[in-house]
Amino acid sequence: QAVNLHECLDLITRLSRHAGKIIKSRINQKKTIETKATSIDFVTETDQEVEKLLIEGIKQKYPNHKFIGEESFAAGIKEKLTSAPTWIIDPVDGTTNFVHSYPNVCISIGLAVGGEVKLGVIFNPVLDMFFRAIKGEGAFLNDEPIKVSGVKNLSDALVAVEFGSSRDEDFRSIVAHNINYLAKHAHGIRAAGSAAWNLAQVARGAIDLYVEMGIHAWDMAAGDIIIREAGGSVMDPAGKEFDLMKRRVLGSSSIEIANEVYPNLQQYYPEHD
Ligand code: LIP
Repeated sequence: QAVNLHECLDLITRLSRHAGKIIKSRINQKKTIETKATSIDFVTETDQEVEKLLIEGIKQKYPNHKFIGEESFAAGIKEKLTSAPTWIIDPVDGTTNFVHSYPNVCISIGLAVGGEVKLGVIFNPVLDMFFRAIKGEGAFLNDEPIKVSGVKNLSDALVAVEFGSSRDEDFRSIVAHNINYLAKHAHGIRAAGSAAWNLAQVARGAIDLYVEMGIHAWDMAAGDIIIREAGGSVMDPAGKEFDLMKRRVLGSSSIEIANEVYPNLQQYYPEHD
């Protein structure tokens, strides 16, 4: 099944700009929230509405494509990643930010073909920052090419982390250990509340390393290709090859900084997507 990635990008740009208007118009309003996997894993009606809008819009043009969507997954629709063209969608990455009107939320959309992500879009509609990449064609922010910083040492790095959405004691202790290690050596630590945002910041050179374990394919799919196309590295946080379905990511400005950091991390292995 031949896929025209440029046509796909045009479609998804249009749909995410439309969805972005909805998110932006609601971020300062009161939301009705429900919880999903944990007591601090939230979903709002906007997450569900935006995912529906994106999936229906794509299906109209590509009725045979498959979907792995955060909210469809939560509703029990569990697609495996196959070689078929598959859209991997997080309608609102940073739902907790959205709930609290903290202005850092992203729509994150990746398109995998042959099991590999070939196209990615991350759009922060509040800050109007639109990141995109197609395999082999570089990465862009609002149509300007972007590159990773190239920083090679943790001692020169600004690092992004997240505290995750699990209250589990073992998980919290691993996160605390890793953040403590990174904070001890880096220039500084940031936790912006959205994996897609963190990956996009690595791609544009504002963050030098980001590591998180326990997130999902839809948080990482677009960021993976955008970082690689910006010249950066994406690996598993234990130093192995990145696997989109294993819920773990270490994105960085260079392979050197990734190799310095990963042996010092405590590892957490969640159930696969
Ligand atoms: C969030 C991720 C974040 C992680 C949160 C949550 P959501 O995604 O972007 O990195 O720490 O636990 O998974 O749920 O807002 O789409």
